[in-house]
Amino acid sequence: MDKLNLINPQWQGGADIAVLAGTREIEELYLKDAPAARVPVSGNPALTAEHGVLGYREIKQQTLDASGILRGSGAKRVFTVGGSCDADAASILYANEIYRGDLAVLWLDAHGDINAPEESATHLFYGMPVRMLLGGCGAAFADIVPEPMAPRQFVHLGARDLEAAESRFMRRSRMPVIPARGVADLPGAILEALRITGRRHLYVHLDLDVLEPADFPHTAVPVEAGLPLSGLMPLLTALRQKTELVGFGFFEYIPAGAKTGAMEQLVRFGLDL
Ligand SMILES: [Mn+2]
Repeated sequence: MDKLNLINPQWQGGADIAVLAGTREIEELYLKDAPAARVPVSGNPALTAEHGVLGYREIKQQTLDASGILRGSGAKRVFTVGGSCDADAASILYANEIYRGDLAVLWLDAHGDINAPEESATHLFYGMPVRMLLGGCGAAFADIVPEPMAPRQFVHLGARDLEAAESRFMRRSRMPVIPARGVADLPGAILEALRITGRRHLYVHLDLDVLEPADFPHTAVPVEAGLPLSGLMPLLTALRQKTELVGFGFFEYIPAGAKTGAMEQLVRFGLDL
């Protein structure tokens, strides 16, 4: 199989069951006829913290299950529908594995998602997936991340609600953060940052909260002053034309109650990957 569509409703990262309902709504409204694999996800609302991660047990099992599906598929490209922001950790690690580290990740998000478990006040895992991919979640995920990724593989776009420890870590690791607004040629700036990573293949992780909430309110943790919705599809299209795009996923969707043009376009983009 060349391409896998993977539905991972993992919601425990934000301990917000609305995100589970959001993923189900996407399946209902947009993915009825699409071939897709589904990660089995627990709906038990009672979550306990282990290793500084709330819902650790479920998250670990679901991530292992997702890895199994990915490896079994042999896919060269992956479209992941989440779920909380940690729902494509397995997809990114899989892409990094099959392309032997020749992978850049563009992380579109209002947040850093780069907390270490011991630095997190909430213990919510949706604030930690990038740190986990970098091998920074210790023994808790050591068997899931046998080969940590390098900070140099990541480019952030739109982060505007960072915790102090996250800002410090990103500065120290020299991880570029491109603002969601005020950049004259945003696709150009991103392509330049991706060029500097020295990697040929690209994975795009889209937390929908990177968007301006006035344009797109259907996310779990909206933050003002985001990327205008009108800029999103032109950016994605430019990336698809000018890079070797091998992975895409979107996350943190909560039910809108009806179809929207924006989601229709995003699902189409993922299915056409
Ligand atoms: Mn996020």
